[in-house]
Amino acid sequence: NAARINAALGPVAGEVTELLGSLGVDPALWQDGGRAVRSPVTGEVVAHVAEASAADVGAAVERSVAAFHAWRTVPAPRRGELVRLLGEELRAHKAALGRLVTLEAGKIVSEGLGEVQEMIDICDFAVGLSRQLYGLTIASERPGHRMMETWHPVGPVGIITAFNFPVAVWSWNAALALVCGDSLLWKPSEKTPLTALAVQALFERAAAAFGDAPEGLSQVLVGGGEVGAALTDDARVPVISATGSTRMGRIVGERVAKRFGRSILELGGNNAAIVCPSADLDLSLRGIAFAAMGTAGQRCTSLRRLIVNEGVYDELVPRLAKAYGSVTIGDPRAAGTLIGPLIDKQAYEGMQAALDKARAAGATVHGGERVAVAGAEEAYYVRPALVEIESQVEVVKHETFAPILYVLRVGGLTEAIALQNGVPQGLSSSIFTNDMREAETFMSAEGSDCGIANVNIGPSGAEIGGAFGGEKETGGGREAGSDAWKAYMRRATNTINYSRTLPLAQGVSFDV
Ligand code: UN1
Repeated sequence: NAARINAALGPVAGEVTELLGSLGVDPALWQDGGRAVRSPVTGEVVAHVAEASAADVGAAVERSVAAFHAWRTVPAPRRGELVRLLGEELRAHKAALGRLVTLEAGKIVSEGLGEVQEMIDICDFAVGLSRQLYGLTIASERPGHRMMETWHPVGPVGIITAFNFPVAVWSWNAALALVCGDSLLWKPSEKTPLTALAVQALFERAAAAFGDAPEGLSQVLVGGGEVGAALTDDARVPVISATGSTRMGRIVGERVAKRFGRSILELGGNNAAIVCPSADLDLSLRGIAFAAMGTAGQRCTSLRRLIVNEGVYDELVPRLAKAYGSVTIGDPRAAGTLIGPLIDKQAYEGMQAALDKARAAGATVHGGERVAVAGAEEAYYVRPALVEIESQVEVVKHETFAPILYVLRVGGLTEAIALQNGVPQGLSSSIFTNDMREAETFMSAEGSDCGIANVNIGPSGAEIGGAFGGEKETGGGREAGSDAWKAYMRRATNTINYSRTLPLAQGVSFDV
């Protein structure tokens, strides 16, 4: 369907150079370094970033500890002022940073901008939070005593992020950690270091406007596995927040646990949507289309499994197949494009391998093939795949980071929930229904086992106000809203005796 393919408009390197300049990124950081950065839009090399060594990580941690010691004594509402200024920088540079996200991660324009909006939102949230880091006052069993808890800054926070949300995920962690009084060490994905350098430049502007932020309060460490390993093994970094694959999280989680550090893990998802007989099918179709095809299936919250009641299967699935066949694929910069590129060749090969496995299991595959886009021969554009499959075979239980939607036919809600929960991951989930009993059952203790359970919206596109994360192999971490801030602080329980005697708890007597 050639008419639906948006041709690439030309090379992107020049525009990347221009954007990095306008965002104030020092050319020394990205012009002659050792690591080539490719844009998924055309596949061309757009920059050569300088990489940190393991020794550089050690020195950065030392600076971060010193910055933490100064920052922890700054009153939290004043710390909030720095985050407010960061939000202002992001507002002022939203267009440029959003565009850079498009060029470096391949997101369509509105999603690149949406990602920066998500950063602005969490900054606003964190500014409010900077006056609300509340601890409890607790009734003491002893006369003349009072108990309370105090939340203190914890130390440098290591933030490891993935290519698919190259800037927003940092901001969920960074905005909270900053108001909590922590310093930051960011290891961005090696696939998307440029957006990280741009955000760091904006942070530095905010810090300059703030005036007396300690040097080294936020640092970026560009590099591969050795940089990540040096950061995760460093006992001076009490919290490591890592977003990415379950494979990566298992390594990070174990290394951090070994030194009794705290990890916040946001790993693979295998998100499902259940469509019930009472569902509004027009609304369901739109929700499914965005969640499954949007961001070319490269969100950790992307819809990967559609569990359809047999009563509506034959009405819904052909309509969905039609939507899959008519969606516009191509240059993410072009108006009208809904599906941009996969991040790289490896992602494409992973997608094809999964489709082959599904075919071998007897599935019917609609789409999934590579799409040629003029001027982008080294890029990987694909038609999203809709895969009708009889049962939840092994490949369906695996997260393939590409636009593949497995469709399963079920009888009743109990069976649907069992299938939805029958995978190792537990990030996000949703149900389309107009039946209150079904919706409430889905959200109840015997319903979805995921960190996110939605009704009449797809599993992706969460707002920052809620806690974000999931269970099982998703890692259990929570980021962004609600009380996720507590993971970036240490809790002290205080017991204060304002009497003249010393009664002991539990009625113990000890008279000397
Ligand atoms: C991710 O893919 O790592 O809920 C994060 C969403 C976005 C965040 C996704 N707000 O889809």
